[in-house]
Amino acid sequence: MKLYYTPGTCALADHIALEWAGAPYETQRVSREERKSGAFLRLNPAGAVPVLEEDGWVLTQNAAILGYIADRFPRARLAGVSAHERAETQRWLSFVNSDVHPAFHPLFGSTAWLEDDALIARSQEVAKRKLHGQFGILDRQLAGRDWLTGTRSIADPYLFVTLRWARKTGVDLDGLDNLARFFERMQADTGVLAALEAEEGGQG
Ligand SMILES: N[C@@H](CCC(=O)N[C@@H](CS)C(=O)NCC(=O)O)C(=O)O
Repeated sequence: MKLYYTPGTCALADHIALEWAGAPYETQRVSREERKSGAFLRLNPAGAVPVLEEDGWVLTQNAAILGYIADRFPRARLAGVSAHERAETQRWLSFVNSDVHPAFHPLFGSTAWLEDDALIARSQEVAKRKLHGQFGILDRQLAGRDWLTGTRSIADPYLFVTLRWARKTGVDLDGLDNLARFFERMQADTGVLAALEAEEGGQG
């Protein structure tokens, strides 16, 4: 199993999930430029990471990859067991992948086409406000819980990735103490440390 990743991206979630799953895997680092190359575009025409390759089969889309890792290594119980637990995992994974992740786009340059510094800054302020609200929902979900669903799942490393982005881009996380404690726990986790060390020399 091979994970294609770019450091600092949402592929870190898959990297952590592979560590938690105890999976035998290798990684292939892909630069921003390489993502636009013919070789990579043949793997993923969307030019995005993560990509997972296993025995010549190529899987894209983060939620699908995380779900596959959980199903492929069921003993790690990363997606819940009962129908109820699996639905809760999907609920929180979807919220982070489909709602929170895209809300960062203006902070990563998606509104540069406006070619107006004031408008771009405004779009980024709006994004930060939206993200503050979304992280509030996640903070409340973590009240009395160590993990989003109550037990460790594939949703947690994705949340960790978005929290790293939030801290780097200056999203207001003041008062979201459950998220702060979650972030600290993740930063001290052996699997998280191993993935970070492999990707970027251990920087949290
Ligand atoms: N919907 C895709 C989005 C993946 C995505 O946005 N990946 C980013 C890194 S976090 C990327 O590679 N972006 C480069 C690009 O889209 O050109 C998924 O969930 O896998």
